[in-house]
Formats: sequence, structure tokens, C-alpha cells
Amino acid sequence: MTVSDERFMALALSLGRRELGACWPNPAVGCLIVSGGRIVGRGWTQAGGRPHAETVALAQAGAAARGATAYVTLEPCAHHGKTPPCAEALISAGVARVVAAVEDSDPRVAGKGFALLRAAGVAVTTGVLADEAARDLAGFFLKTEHGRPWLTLKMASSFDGRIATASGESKWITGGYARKLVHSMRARHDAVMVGAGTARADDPSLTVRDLGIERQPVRVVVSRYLDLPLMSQLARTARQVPVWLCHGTGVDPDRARAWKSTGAELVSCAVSGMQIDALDLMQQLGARGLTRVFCEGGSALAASLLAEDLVDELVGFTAGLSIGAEGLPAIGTLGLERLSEAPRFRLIETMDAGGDVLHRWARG
Ligand code: AOF
Ligand code: ZN
Repeated sequence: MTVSDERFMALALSLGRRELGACWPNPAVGCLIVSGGRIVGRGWTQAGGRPHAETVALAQAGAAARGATAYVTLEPCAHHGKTPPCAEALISAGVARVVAAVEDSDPRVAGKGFALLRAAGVAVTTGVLADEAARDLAGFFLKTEHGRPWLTLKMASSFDGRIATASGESKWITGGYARKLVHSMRARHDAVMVGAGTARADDPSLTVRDLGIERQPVRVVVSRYLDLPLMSQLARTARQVPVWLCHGTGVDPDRARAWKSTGAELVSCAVSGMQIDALDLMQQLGARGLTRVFCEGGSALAASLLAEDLVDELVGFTAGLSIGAEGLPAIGTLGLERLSEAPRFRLIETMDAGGDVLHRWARG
């Protein structure tokens, strides 16, 4: 591994992030082809997951790929899926060396891509900027290894951790800049998710706006009884941007029919106690291909996800006002007795977000 290997891999990683949020169920991979110190091809997984990054970069490099080095953020695939294997494409283009960040966790690949390359006489270096790549691809790895997507939990609250007054007023606790940042975060996730209480109280559209982005995340609403108003933004727009309604067993069949006729997709989840089982919910979303989910509350859904240790990242926006104990808390009851039982996160970023404070925290 050389310093220039790391520099080129850093570039490949930034290419890979271009369609983060739009590649699911596939990982967002970046690829750079370098010949004689010059970049001759650049590629990233395209929206919808195909073509793969290598295909795009090889097409750009053309004959210049012969004898070149390919930098890829994930092991090139080895399987005949909807497209031929990238490892074979690299071999037949005459690439002399492949530098990869991490091995693919998809069992159809898992080391076989490297083996194909080596067997064809291509020099292979692995593990370059592996930690960075693993962070970018964490959602894909969680889905293939644990069957559930990465979960970011976002909360916009007052200084005293409230998300609304006792009368339900919540617009706006944080300012315009914080809300703009939220839209850019939504765009980097495959889906935006809220609980039924939030959907009823706010009538949200849950789309990405004012950023010039066309492809929208899936909108997931978690509602035990499917008792959501049909006269709502979500129902009106379910044919333009997907709406997935995650409900419990035994819901009113008329409600289910009415929601289906709006174009929404119904996802039946297991119930534990009075609520939808949080782990089953996340696994259902993983089984449908989601790799990154952005949950925006409310307090009951947030609490059930935290209680089941399913939150990978916390994003907080804290505003400089206090609402008081009568306000609605950001997180519902967790039923903890001891501090040692509280899910603990580690600070990774703080930022002034136009007068509010943005703070990001990672699990573990
Ligand atoms: C690559 N380069 O850019 C991506 C890869 O359904 P398919 O045929 O498109 O294959 C999906 C699998 O390919 C996915 O699970 C992962 O293992 C790999 N993704 N591989 O060589 C890429 N996105
Ligand atoms: Zn591939």
C-alpha cells in the first residue's frame, strides 16, 4: 500500500457517495481507473443499483484500462446477476492491478471476486481505507449480515428535549437552516420513517425539497392499527413517491383496502405487547432492500427503536428555547431503572446550524 493508493482510494470513496440513498438494494460503490498516474476512468453505482461502478469507469477508460490500476471501494462482484461480473470485466479490459477497500459481504461474492482476479494474474491489494469504506457501506453490510438497514434517528428539539408544546404546536422549534440540513440528510438515506402519531399530527410530505434532487426516498409510516387519515399528503402523493405502511396484525380490512387503493404498499409486521415489534419492523425493511433508514420520530417509535438497540446514529438539532415538562418529550418511556442500562452513544460531530446546534452521535 502506498500514499498514492490512499489518495486515489479517497477519491473513489467520494465518487461512491454520489448516489448514496439512491442505490438500494445495492451498495453505493466508487471506482477510479488510473494509468501512469493519470485518472482515465471514474464511476459509481448508478441510481437503482446498476450499472455497477466498475462498468461505468471501464466504459470511460476504454483502451486506457489496459495495464492500469483500478481503485474500488468494495470487492468487485463475481456473480452473474442482472449484469456480468465486474471482476471478469476488469480482467478482460486488461487491468493489471486492483486496489480494494473492503470485501463484499454478499455471499454470492465474499472473496470470490478477489479470487477470480488473482487467478487471472491481476495483482490485488485489499484493506486500503477500509474503515472509511466500511462506514459508507455500513447499511449494505448490516442488511446482508443482519437482515436490517442502518438506522439514523433524528430529533429536532428544544433545549429541554421537547418536540412540541402540550397543545401539539411544533412548527417551528428549529430554524430554516436546520430544516434544510434535514432535507439533505433525507436525500442520503433510502427511506424516511415516522410513527403514526407524527403522521397524524404533522400531515408531513416527507419528501426532499429545494435541493434539485429528483429521486425521492421511500416514505415509511409505522402504524399499529393503520388508523391514519386518508385525507393527507401521504395518501394524495402515494403514486408519485412510494409510501410503505408498516402495520400490525389484525387491522381493519376496509382500512387496508382504502390505503392500498391510494397506491401505498402495506407491510405486515409482528406485534409485541401493544406495539409493532421494532426488530421485526427493521427486518421487514431490510428484506425489501432498504440499506439506510432515516427516522424522524415521534417519541414512541424512537423509544421502541432505542430500547431494542436498533439505532446506529443519532442526529440532534437543539434549539435555544425551553418548552417545559408539559411539552412532548423527544423520546418516550424506555423503562430504565439504572443509568448503565441507557443506550449510550459517542459524539462524532457538533456544528452551528444557523443558530441551532447540530450534534451527531454513533453507537458503540
Ligand atoms: C460491484 N460494483 O458498483 C456494486 C456491487 O443485483 P446485481 O447483479 O446488481 O448485484 C448486486 C450485488 O453486487 C450486491 O449485493 C453487491 O454484492 C454487489 N454490488 N458490486 O462490483 C458495484 N454496487
Ligand atoms: Zn459488479
